[in-house]
Amino acid sequence: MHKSGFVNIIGNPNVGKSTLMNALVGERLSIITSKAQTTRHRIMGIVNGDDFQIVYSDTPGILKPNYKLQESMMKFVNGAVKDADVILYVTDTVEQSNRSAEVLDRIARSGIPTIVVINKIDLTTPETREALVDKWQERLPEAVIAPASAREGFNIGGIFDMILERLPEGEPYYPKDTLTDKTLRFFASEIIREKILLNYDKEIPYCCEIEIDSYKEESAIDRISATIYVTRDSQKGIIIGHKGEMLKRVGMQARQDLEKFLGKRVFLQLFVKVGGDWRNNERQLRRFGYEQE
Ligand SMILES: Nc1nc2c(ncn2[C@@H]2O[C@H](COP(=O)(O)OP(=O)(O)OP(=O)(O)O)[C@@H](O)[C@H]2O)c(=O)[nH]1
Ligand SMILES: [Mg+2]
Repeated sequence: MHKSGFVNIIGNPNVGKSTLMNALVGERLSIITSKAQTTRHRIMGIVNGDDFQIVYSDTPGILKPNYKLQESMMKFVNGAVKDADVILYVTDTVEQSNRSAEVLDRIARSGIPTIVVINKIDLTTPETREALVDKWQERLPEAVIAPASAREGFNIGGIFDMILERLPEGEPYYPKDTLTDKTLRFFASEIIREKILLNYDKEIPYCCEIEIDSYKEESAIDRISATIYVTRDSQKGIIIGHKGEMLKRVGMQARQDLEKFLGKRVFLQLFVKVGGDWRNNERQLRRFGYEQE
């Protein structure tokens, strides 16, 4: 008997959805930062075994859209509620469950087998943990509740077993050596964006988008040229920094991570351009890969 299906990871911003997917897949596919809205896309991570294939999807955190980019992010979330075989609803020990009441109601109505992962359990006491399990069991009576720590690797094996138990029978959707649906270009742009999230504050990370202008694979080195788009001219100066030092730092950190990710040397060139209100421009959003499903 072969089991196969889509396991979609859904939840509020910053609860650790991407950390959880990476832990379940065993690869650093999704970028992780302490800032909300780190993930903007639906990112697949596939785990293959002799008699199973689990297709995980990491999604952006649930939010009320203020501009077209965020509308597109929420479409990824809404799509993931619909096409799941198993839903991993991720919460953490501090969030308020009423923030995503509407999505939770939809999950409850869908009848899709759901596992509520109470993440960041390393930050809490056994008593609080018990109370949270009870609260979530009451909120989603059909769901199974799994306390975990994605960062510390606590209960990842337990969640895997719960998923396998709920996965439908079926043939694999993808060839058995597939790890993800995303390209090297995508991962390169995400690693650069992660360094922007880490190095700048306030609105800067949210006004940036990365486009890979060229990606040349040579036997000993990958040569990558990328443009960072911002919305206004003043943001361009902040990204570049005094004597170009900030951009240099972002470039160096991104290159080091890319070399680790690819297992080979990388030459990375970064440019900064003003892209206007790209977050509300459908043509530009499509170009940046926010294709609707
Ligand atoms: N203490 C603790 N922190 C965690 C755990 N899992 C994730 N984090 C931290 O929580 C923050 C957010 O993690 P992400 O995985 O980026 O969260 P996300 O839900 O994907 O966030 P968005 O993509 O922005 O919606 C990061 O700083 C992580 O290191 C955990 O089990 N324990
Ligand atoms: Mg994320």
